[in-house]
Order: sequence, then C-alpha cells, then structure tokens
Amino acid sequence: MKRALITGITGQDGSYLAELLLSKDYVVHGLIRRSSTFNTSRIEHLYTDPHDPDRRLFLHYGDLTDSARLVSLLMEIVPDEIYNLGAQSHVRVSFDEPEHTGAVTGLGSVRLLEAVRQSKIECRYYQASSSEMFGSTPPPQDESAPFHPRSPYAAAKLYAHSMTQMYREAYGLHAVSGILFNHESPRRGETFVTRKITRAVARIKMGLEKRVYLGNLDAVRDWGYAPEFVEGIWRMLQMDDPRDLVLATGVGTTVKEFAHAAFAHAGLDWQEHVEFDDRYLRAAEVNALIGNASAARSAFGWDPTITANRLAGIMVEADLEALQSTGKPWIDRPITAGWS
Ligand code: NAP
Ligand code: G4F
Repeated sequence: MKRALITGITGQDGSYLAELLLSKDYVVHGLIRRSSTFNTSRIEHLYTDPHDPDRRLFLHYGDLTDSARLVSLLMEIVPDEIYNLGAQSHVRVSFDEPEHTGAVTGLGSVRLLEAVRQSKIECRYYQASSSEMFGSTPPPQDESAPFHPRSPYAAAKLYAHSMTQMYREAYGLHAVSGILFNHESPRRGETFVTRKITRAVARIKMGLEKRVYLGNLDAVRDWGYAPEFVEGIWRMLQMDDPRDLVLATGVGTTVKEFAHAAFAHAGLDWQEHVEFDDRYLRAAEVNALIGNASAARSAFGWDPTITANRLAGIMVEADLEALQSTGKPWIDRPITAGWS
C-alpha cells in the first residue's frame, strides 16, 4: 500500500484527494491544525475509529509554520507521496495579512521541501500552484505564459512554485507543481465568490435573506469542478517525468454570468438580489484567467467535463439540500455578515 501525506486535508481539495487516495487503497496521513472549534467537517465521513485495525486514514496535528514538526512527521510516516495543499488560500484576505500569507503559503512549502531533503526520504512531491500567479498576463494562459502576481497570495505562491522547481533541479526531487485554475464544489469555502453566491441563492430561495453583496462582477474566471481537478492532481504526480502543468477547463465566465446562472437555477433573477459593496474589491484585481490545459491532456489524458453553468447548478442544489435537511436554518451563518 502506498502512503500519502496531505497538508490541507481539511480543505476543499484535501478532502476530495483523501477520498480519491483511499479509494485507490492508499494509506492516507493528513496534517490538521489545532483549532478551538472542529475544523474537520469536510472529512468527517472518512473518519475511522482509532481502534479499528483496518483504518487507513491518520490525522496528525501540525502546522506549515513548524519546521521541526514537519521533519518529525516525515520520519514517522515515511510517505511515498506528499501533496502540499495547505495554504492561506484567500486572495482578498492576503491583502490584510501579507506576512502571514507569505509565512504559510510561501515559506510553508519551503519548510516542507527542506524536511523532505533533510529526512532523505525517497518520495514524490506535489505543490499546489495557482493561476493567480499569471496575474495581469492576458488569457489564454498556459505553461509558457509569464507570471505577474497581483496579490500577496500570488507572490507567495510564485515563491513556492519557484522553490519547488529549484528543489527538482538542484536536488533531483521528484517534484511537480500543478498550476490550477479556479475549481469549486459544494465543499468550497463559504467566502469564495461562487459559494458565496450559491449559499445566497439557497438562503434567498428559502426566504431567509433578500440580497447578497458582491464586489467586482466583471472579473473573468475559468471555473471547474474540484473532484475532476483532484483527479488531475493525482495523475500529474504519477508521471515519470516530473514537470509543471496547467489544469483548467478553458472556459471563461464573468462573476455576473455565474450569478445569473446560479439564481436562474433556483428560478430567481440575480438583478433583484445582488448589490455592490466596495469592501469586496481588491487593491489590485486579476481581470481575466482562462487556462489552456492541452499539455495535461496530452500528458495523461485529463479532460474536465464540468464548466461554470453546470457547476452553478450542482452547487445551488447542494446548498438548497443542506439548508432543507438541517431543519434549523437559523443556526446557519447569514450571508450578509461582511466576511471577504
Ligand atoms: P482551502 O479549502 O482554503 O484549504 C486550505 C487548507 O490549508 C485547509 O485545510 C487549511 O486548514 C490548511 N491550512 C491553512 N493554514 C495552514 C497552516 N498554517 N498549516 C497547515 N495547514 C494550513 O483551499 P483549497 O481550495 O482546498 O485549495 C487547496 C490548495 O490549492 C491551496 O494551496 C490553494 O491555495 C491552492 N489552489 C486552489 C485553487 C482553487 O480554485 N480551489 C486554485 C489554485 C490553487 P483549516 O481547515 O484548518 O483552515
Ligand atoms: O472566488 P474568489 O475569491 O477567487 P480568486 O480570487 O480567483 O482565488 C481563488 O482561485 C485561485 C486560482 O485562480 C486560487 F489560487 C485561490 O486560492 C482561490 O481559490 O474571487 C473570484 C473573483 C475575483 O475577481 C473577485 O474580485 O470574484 C470577484 N468577487 C466579486 N465579488 C468576489 C466577490 N470574490 C469574493 N471572494 N467575494 C466577493 O464578494
């Protein structure tokens, strides 16, 4: 059985990746942060009792800012594959917390790479790079497009991306970076724009709210479906020649168009419920990200099927169902709370 270590296992991608690896008979180890409230809701369905002798999911407390812990964990687990998905991943928040974002999203990767080097463990390493690194470079963006970061988050990701490439070239580490364009799902964090919209649609449809406040409606993103992207992550790390590849759907959609599709899915008119609030604008915006993933298609046949319109439907359905099934919508956080 292969052993994998996932940082960020409690996040959207980490939870889907854990599911995928368990379905492929891996033993999965995940790094989780100590929190005063439960932060494992996305992987609760995968949890097995520690007394179960057949258990294949193990969670370890740790943090990407704690080098010594990363070294000791690697020595204990001796993973065959490491997926570094942990990050302060919110672009707008990175303007408020540039130093913290650099420490986790940028230096966190270097701590992990260095832990691999120091522990001398033979393993493959995946770095979660981002299309945000292209920043102001116009679409379509592929592996040869220049990087021009427009946020502390993008700058931190570019540093981690360059260091991953450096460890591959200097130390022969089997390391790849997936340059992933936006990918969403019902498990998407509630403050990213797609999920913010689909939660709002569900709450408005249920009569719990009347409107949602958004920032830049003209930004274009290439939104795909997280489970398909996670499959691409796994396949990328199975390649025998490690190299960095773009994963994207190739379809660009504005925030406005996504809102239109999501509200229409519930029989609502977005224009009656969406209002502008400049608190959601960024000091510098990335206007348009649309990826060209033809290299990944040739390398391992990756061909995503779900783009923004269908994604909006999947997410609205899931948010409506979640709200209806709790029976206690009043314990759900309101959408207008002002978070980024
Ligand atoms: P996410 O849902 O925000 O998950 C981030 C994960 O990182 C969470 O498990 C979080 O733990 C963990 N984390 C945060 N700070 C940490 C720290 N100091 N030490 C250890 N773990 C820490 O992100 P995602 O959407 O799944 O994305 C996964 C990765 O891909 C991220 O690196 C992201 O930047 C990158 N990426 C995402 C996209 C996308 O569209 N989703 C596109 C390109 C790249 P808690 O649960 O405790 O907060
Ligand atoms: O959903 P977003 O916050 O995602 P963003 O900034 O594109 O970043 C996501 O994708 C990256 C890959 O390209 C990842 F690396 C990163 O970790 C993250 O997963 O914003 C999308 C767009 C932006 O242009 C933003 O200005 O939506 C616009 N937007 C408009 N109103 C809003 C809002 N974004 C948020 N979060 N909240 C709003 O109210």
